[in-house]
Amino acid sequence: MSNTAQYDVESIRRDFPILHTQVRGKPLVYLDNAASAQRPSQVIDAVRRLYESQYANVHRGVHHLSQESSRLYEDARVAVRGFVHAACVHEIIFTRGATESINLVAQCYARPRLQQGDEILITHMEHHSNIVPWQIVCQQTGAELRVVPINDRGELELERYHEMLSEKTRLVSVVHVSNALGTVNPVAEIIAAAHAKGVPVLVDGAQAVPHLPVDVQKLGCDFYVFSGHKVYGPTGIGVLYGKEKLLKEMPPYQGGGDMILSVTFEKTTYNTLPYKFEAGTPNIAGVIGLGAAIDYVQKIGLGSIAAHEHGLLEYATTRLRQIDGLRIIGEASQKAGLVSFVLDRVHPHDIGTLLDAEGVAIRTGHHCAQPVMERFKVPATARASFAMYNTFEEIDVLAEAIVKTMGMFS
Ligand code: C6P
Repeated sequence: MSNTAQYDVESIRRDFPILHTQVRGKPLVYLDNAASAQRPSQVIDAVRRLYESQYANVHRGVHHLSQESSRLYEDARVAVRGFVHAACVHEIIFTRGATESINLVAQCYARPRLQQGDEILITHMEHHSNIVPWQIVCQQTGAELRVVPINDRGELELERYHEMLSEKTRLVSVVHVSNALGTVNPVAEIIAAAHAKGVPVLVDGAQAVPHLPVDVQKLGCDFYVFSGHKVYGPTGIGVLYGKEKLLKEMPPYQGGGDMILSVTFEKTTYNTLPYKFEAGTPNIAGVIGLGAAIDYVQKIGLGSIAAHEHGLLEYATTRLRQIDGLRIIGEASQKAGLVSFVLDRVHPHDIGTLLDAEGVAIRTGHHCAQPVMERFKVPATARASFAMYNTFEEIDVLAEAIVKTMGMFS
């Protein structure tokens, strides 16, 4: 059982209506949080309240509702600033998600700077969102994408990283927590080494912010990205944190309303940060819902959440290791949030389907990290991923459902 005695998981669970539903006649055991977490009533209520009594377009009206929406929208930016400890609010740009944030940096930071012979360094454990935008920008500029290898435990080969970091490197882009392996990368060390060579670093924090406290100033990263829907907020909303100096130097990502100060047919003057990067009517409900999600997470405390989830991860690892024929993919010494595994003789998709029949939701497939599958010579894995509301009893249900599945294939 949990060794975090004060952590009241049952009280947290009461805030998440969907956790009390049944799937196929069984109580839902939701272990697909790395794909998308569920939302507490506080987030659902904030969005409902907005549409029922506070909604209008933002930054465009002198009337009461527009002022009210704008205030709530900017309050959410303040909440995000505090959440990642950015130096100022205008370093927080709202995007559609981690994917769009990385594409923005690839096109607006990297593309104007890269030329033939330059290199971008990523790792073998990246999500496709942190591979493909760099491939596109390399095709556009003639730069080369280089990949730091990982070892059999799913850890970054740090010695190789230090060797590959060279005078040709223009940017390092690295995942904080791997979505396919659960590995927590030593991003502070990675950033320090890059900065010693004058190389900026983007950190993909999509799987980190729900599980670990993040301080972008302490880390010193130049860019940090994440998505709202993995941190108990709405879908279609995400964040790009960037250092003010770099964001100021970058051209806008898209043109349109709100990102300008003045427009004539001859010349447009762009708006200041952060609006320069937020063209068009934004995802107002998404931003306000994300603000509510962050308030909720902050109230419980990421330290307590991390401790609870660490207990779940250790318990799940122990239980799953006891199952004959089960192999865990990703045994890094530092892990967060999830366990990926394969079973002898059972394809991961069959595991997913049979677990679903027991009410257990996990993700199966390549997890948008095909190079990781290729590295471990598996077509796919089954992945159980945890959130602040999961319980030790749910891990027991997972383990028993896996044993039952194995029995059906023996
Ligand atoms: N990973 C998963 O099941 P978006 O789609 O923009 O919200 O997040 C993209 C992304 C970027 N980086 C990492 C490390 C991620 O895990 C993800 C999304 C989900 O693992 C959906 S593929």
